[in-house]
Amino acid sequence: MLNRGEKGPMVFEPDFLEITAGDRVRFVPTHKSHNAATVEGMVPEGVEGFKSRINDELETGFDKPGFYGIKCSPHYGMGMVMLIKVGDATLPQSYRTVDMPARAKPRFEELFERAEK
Ligand SMILES: [Cu+2]
Repeated sequence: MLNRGEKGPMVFEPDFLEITAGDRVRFVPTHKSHNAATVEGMVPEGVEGFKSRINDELETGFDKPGFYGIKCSPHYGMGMVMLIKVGDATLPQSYRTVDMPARAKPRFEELFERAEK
């Protein structure tokens, strides 16, 4: 989690991960006042999701294949999001219609495009 990265202010780097079911991901608040939380409506069915505390590092496993939309809670409005693809999965259409801040939308759309390549 960075205050500024290659794509501008308030970013996850990397902002797209393709991993295998069972892999673990560590979210590191390199800069202060960030966290990592799953976006409602953007986790595979039956997955509870997670939310780290601001400034706390979080390592968590991704066991269920599918797509996980991740946001930084305080900077969601600034478009601070990322996407994780776990295993072999097709992006559910419903992810495209999730209600979200105006600046998060174009970033997610770009991530969806990358995920479908
Ligand atoms: Cu943030």
